[in-house]
Amino acid sequence: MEKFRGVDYYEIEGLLSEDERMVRDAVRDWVEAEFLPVVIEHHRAGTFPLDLMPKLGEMGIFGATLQGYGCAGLNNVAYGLIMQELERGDSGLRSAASVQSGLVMYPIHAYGSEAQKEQWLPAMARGEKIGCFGLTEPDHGSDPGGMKTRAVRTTDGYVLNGTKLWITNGSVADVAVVWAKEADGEIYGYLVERGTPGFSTLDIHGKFSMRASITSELAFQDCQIPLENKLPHTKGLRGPLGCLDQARYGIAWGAIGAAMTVYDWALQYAQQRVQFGKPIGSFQLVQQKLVGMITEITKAQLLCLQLGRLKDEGKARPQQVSMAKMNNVQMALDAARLARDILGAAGIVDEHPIIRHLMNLETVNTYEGTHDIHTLIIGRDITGLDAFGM
Ligand code: TGC
Ligand code: FAD
Repeated sequence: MEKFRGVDYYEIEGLLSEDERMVRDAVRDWVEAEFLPVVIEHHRAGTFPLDLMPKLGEMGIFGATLQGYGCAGLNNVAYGLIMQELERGDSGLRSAASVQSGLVMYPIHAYGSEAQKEQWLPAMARGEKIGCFGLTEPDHGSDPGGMKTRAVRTTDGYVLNGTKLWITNGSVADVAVVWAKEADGEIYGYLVERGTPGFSTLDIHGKFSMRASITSELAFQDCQIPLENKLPHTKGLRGPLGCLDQARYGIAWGAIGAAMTVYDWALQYAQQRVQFGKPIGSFQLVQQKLVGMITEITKAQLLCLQLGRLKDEGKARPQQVSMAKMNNVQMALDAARLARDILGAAGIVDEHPIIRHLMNLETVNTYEGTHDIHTLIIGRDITGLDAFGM
């Protein structure tokens, strides 16, 4: 196939500032030059190219919207475009950046002490230190409020006991942001450093999705952490959910990137592949699929752009973020399935990126709140009636 040709049916380019376009183009070029040449080998091996983290740091990708501490202080649209370009490469690449930025640097920046910020943010911005976010447990995924992990206060700190499951970058992280309940029944956040006695990790193998991403279990067995490792400015489920708002926003943009890649690839294939003496792109049924894809991509682009502008004005509501995450991931999954179909048998091999994106998007549909959980979040918002309560 030729180089990616971009997808912009509604001249959305004109709605972006020059700075936003420059940031996007720099990341796009980097992904094409440095990441795409290695992604197939990592996907096959089930590994993540950790050596790229400092390079991502050099480009200012980590904590890109945060102010100070070596962070780039970009606006939310520029950040979204970064996520779009990373996920055009692979959802695992976007995941690494989402977790580092939205789920680890953000809570340290928003809820941390000055000492915690100084210790972690500059090194994480440079990609020298890696973080992970431990919320999900074996028995509590969609319902994190029921978590079993406990933090018990001692004279000089806290003792953690419990298990976190499905944690991106768990085994390679220098620091884990871990959510646990104390005796008052409230949820608090703690920074647990790699190597702390009583803290161990185990990688999850056998994944057919997000293969170029590390996913781990975190186990805490009488794990003692010092007092100063508790995040001082968060209490209750709203703390971790506030982090999820950041990461879900990035996913909504990232899904557009995956969809743009599979669409452009399928379009080029349909223009070249000949059956019955004509390019398959000349058949009405194939055109219908391609038209459906680009229409939905265009709607998703407009949804994200407006969400980003609202976020920059401080007006984006979590329920609006839910709508973008829910819609755009479903859109990308549908686009990947259609693109896979258009390639026929060729669609099942990793020489073409489509099956990799399709499998990845099955995870993206589930993590950061499943499609159905986001449906119920929006349902609660518009009806005023709560589907989750007892
Ligand atoms: P609920 O009563 O609704 O809320 C409890 C408190 O939280 C506040 N709140 C929020 N705050 C900020 N942002 C949001 N989005 C918020 N949603 C709710 C709420 O106001 C309340 O505050 P307060 O002060 O009144 O107590 O809680 P609930 O127990 O009914 O649960 C609601 C529900 C189901 C929506 C929530 O639990 C949920 O979102 N579940 C989905 C779990 C999830 O998304 N997990 C993701 C784990 S991390 C991950 O997947 C990383 S993937 C990483 C990668 O990219 O690789
Ligand atoms: P469940 O909650 O058991 O849901 C199973 C099914 O039941 C879903 O279809 C769901 O929609 C449905 N369901 C549940 N409740 C309701 C309801 N009230 N109404 C209707 N349907 C409902 N977590 C982290 O904390 N940190 C990470 O870094 C992280 N990374 C991940 C990486 C990968 C590759 C994956 C796959 C997951 C990751 N997760 C992470 C976990 C992810 O957030 C959870 O998988 C997700 O929140 C869903 O939880 P669950 O898998 O336990 O499914």
